[in-house]
Parts: sequence; C-alpha cells; structure tokens
Amino acid sequence: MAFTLPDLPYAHDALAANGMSAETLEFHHDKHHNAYVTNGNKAIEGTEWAGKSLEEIIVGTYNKTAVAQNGIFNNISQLWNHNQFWEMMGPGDSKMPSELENAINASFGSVDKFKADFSAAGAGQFGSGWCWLVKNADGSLAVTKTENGVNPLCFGQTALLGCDVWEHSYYIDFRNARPDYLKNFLDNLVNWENVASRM
Ligand code: MN3
Repeated sequence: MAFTLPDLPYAHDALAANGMSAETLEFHHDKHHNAYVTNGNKAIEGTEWAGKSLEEIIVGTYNKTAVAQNGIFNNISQLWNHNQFWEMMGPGDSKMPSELENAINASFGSVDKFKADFSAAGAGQFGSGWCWLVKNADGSLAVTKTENGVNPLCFGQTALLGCDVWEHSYYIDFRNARPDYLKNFLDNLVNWENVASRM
C-alpha cells in the first residue's frame, strides 16, 4: 500500500502565535512534505522496498549508493522525518515533563546547556539537514546533526526531538535568521510531552 500524507495534528494557523505561520505550514506540509510522499511512492514502486515500512526502508537503504541514486532513501527518510516533526510541535505553552528534564540534566548538566547544544548543532549544520536530541542504545541522551534527510534511525538511535533546518522550514517567518528560528522552536514550539513519550 502506498504511503499517504498524514494530516497535521493541528490547524494550519494553530502555531502562528508560537512563531510558525499558516503560510509556512501550507508550504512545508502541503507542498514539501507531500512531494516526499509522492516521490517516495514513485521511487519504491516495483522495487524490493514496496510494502516495507518507512523504518525498514530507511535503515535498509541508508548509505547504499545504488538505491540512494533512485531517490528512495532521500524521499522516504524525509517523509518519516516530517511525520515526526509535526508531532514534536504543538500550540500552547508546553511544560517539560520531569522524567525528560531529569534525563536531560543527567546527560547535559542543565536544560539550558541542552538548548545551547541543540541550537549550536542546528546553526552549525552547513546546508540542509536536521538537528536532533537522540537516545542512544545505552540509554544516554545526545545532540546530533545530520545532512539532508539522514536521521537517527540510520545510527540505531531513537529520535526524541528533531528540528528541520532546511531553508524551507524558516525562510517565510525568519528569513535567513536560522538561529532565531531555532531559539523560537525550543522556547515556543516544542511539544515536550511528545518528546518525553518517545523515551
Ligand atoms: Mn522540511
């Protein structure tokens, strides 16, 4: 069965007061995310990956030059990344659950230090990509950055939080100011209950 574009878990204008406009979500979800769905379905059609889960395709095609050239990895990983991204944000004023705060304090020393590391990873990703809060196999938390559509599944990690730092994610609302977009993301957009639920 072909993959489909999931609806946003909120209205297109629901995040506007938190710094992500309806126009950004109309372009980013309805056009960019939808293109990954369309192109991903086209790329796997008639291949061994048709009928497999997003996660199986991502792990199975990462760093395999022959299939990457078919656009399978790039489109399917971006499809998955955006499925997570919308869920990781929400309207309103989200409080960090204590279970997550304790884990962040244990790995980073403080929430402020985690936010500084996360922002630096996102600002320092040259070109398109993502920054992440991940859980390693040993249970420790870490901040990482990845290029283009690469994500933590490729490294056997659990994605707790991811921020899209492709220009299409921030150019309408923040123009070229990626650091301002990252600060607003952490301070006003993250759904910390969702992040905690991924632990
Ligand atoms: Mn994007």
